[in-house]
Amino acid sequence: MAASIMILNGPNLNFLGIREPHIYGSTTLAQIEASCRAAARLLGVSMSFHQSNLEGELVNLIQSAHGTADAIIMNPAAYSFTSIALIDALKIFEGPKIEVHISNIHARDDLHRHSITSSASTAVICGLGPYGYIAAMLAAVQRLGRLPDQVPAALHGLRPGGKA
Ligand code: CA2
Repeated sequence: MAASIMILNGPNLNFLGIREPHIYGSTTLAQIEASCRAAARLLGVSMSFHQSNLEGELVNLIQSAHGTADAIIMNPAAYSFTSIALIDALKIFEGPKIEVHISNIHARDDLHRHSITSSASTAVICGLGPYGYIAAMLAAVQRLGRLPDQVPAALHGLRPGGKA
């Protein structure tokens, strides 16, 4: 059966591409969802995509992943820095949990630097912009044993710039 990935987005991410493009870029959340859906098709996985401004709703979604999703990818946004409830919910989920931040939170001010939810995550990807979601999908599928651990032989001859 196809693996299933749940992608969660926290508060205010529905304003991506609309406000503060100098920090978060000009890509909208709808465009990120569309590229995740395209990646899911290529990877042969199913996927659900959610955004909520409510902490409890995100907790409910994580709980609903039990038995319905194999991996969780989450950008908890501001809840990264405050939410024990999300940490507890993530700890209950047994599959791979990958935290994504569009910006490089380590290069930001004190308020945006210390993600506490990352302690309950398998891995954290930050600073890659919207591509972080695609990198997280690849990593989740690899973690689920559906991509090889090694770089595929077909890529061994790749050279920077794309010429083999
Ligand atoms: O870089 C990220 O993905 C963040 O998770 C985004 C959060 C921020 O609190 C984290 O430090 C890093 C903020 C999301 C708010 O989204 C906005 C989108 C457009 C305009 C304003 C806020």
